[in-house]
Amino acid sequence: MPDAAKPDATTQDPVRLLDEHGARTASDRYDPLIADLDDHALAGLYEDMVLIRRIDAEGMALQRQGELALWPPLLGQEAAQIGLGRALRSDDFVFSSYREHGVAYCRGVAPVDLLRVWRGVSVSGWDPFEAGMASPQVIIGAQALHATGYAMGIQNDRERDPATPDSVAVACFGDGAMSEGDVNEAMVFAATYQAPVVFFCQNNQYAISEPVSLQTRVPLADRPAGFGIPSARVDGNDVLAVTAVVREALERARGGGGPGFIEAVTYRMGPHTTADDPTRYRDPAELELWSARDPIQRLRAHLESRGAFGPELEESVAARADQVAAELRAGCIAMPDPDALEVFADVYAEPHAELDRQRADYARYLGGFVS
Ligand SMILES: Cc1ncc(C[n+]2csc(CCOP(=O)(O)OP(=O)(O)O)c2C)c(N)n1
Ligand SMILES: [Mg+2]
Repeated sequence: MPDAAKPDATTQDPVRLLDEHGARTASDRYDPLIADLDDHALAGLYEDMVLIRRIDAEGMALQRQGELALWPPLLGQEAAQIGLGRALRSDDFVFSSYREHGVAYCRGVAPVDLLRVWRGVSVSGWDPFEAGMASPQVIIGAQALHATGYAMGIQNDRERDPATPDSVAVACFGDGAMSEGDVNEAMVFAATYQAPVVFFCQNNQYAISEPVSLQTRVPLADRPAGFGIPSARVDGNDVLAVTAVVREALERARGGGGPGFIEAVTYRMGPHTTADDPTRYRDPAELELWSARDPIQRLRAHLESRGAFGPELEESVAARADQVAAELRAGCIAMPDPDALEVFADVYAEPHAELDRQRADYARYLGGFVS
């Protein structure tokens, strides 16, 4: 039997620029990539992580209070998501799973829009073209194909018109998705066409109750080499290291160097979703181990060591978090219920006789209720 109790089995040698106490490690390769991150920029990353953690906590609470049908928490994965999200350009395009609230937040999605799908009032919380981010994908791994297709489209557009921006497509998925055909097929196409796509795998150690040791016998970042895709393994709880490796992969893809793969080694501190109870399959000692690697505490300690963290920053970020939380709750509760027949809209681009028949049947059924 594989040793399912070893979430740490594949965490050797990730790129790390901040140790667990926030001390900076020098790196000839990665330091130049984050040389612009001054105190102000670091404080911005700290605020992003605190805000998205608070938004996530509110999502959990709203679900527990019956205001959302479901919520997939990102707790613990803030550095991975903010590091990625803030490294992107507005003309890049993200294809994510259901957990990337932090990336969506960086793409400019309003916090309340993150909740719409989970409240069941919309099929998409935001306009993908405005955000440069598709509606979250629940079919595990499918978005890797979407991202690769989009990247091949960028290539075609650039061939036809060299003035087309050198945008990059990004696919976000989890450790479990690495076992899906879609992700592996996407890597075949991305590599052979040298498409400008970055595969960003958050290894949060679990696919619901399945530990990563049941997905792989080698570090996930070792697999892309077999497809001819350069990869990096990064400490996903270190926002500086994530920023550096993402920037490196983006630059390579923009310059025609083809796809890249990043394994961000992190930990899902909460349940898989609000419908899951991790105490049934996880050792509490794991949580303790990963709590010591908290991504927000780590950046805070680093800011403190630079003399760039004081009560003013702490209070202003806390006040902003309170404000965002209050707006989020009010906005969630005020969302109007959609017309039930709207579920038939936008299924096909063209009119469809079978769908029309179903809509009419459903309208008749609804009409049978006394209002
Ligand atoms: C194709 C497919 N198979 C199974 C599921 C059920 N399912 C939902 S989430 C999940 C685990 C995914 O784990 P991972 O890729 O590690 O992402 P994480 O949830 O940890 O972020 C599974 C199996 C699904 N949604 N789609
Ligand atoms: Mg996972």
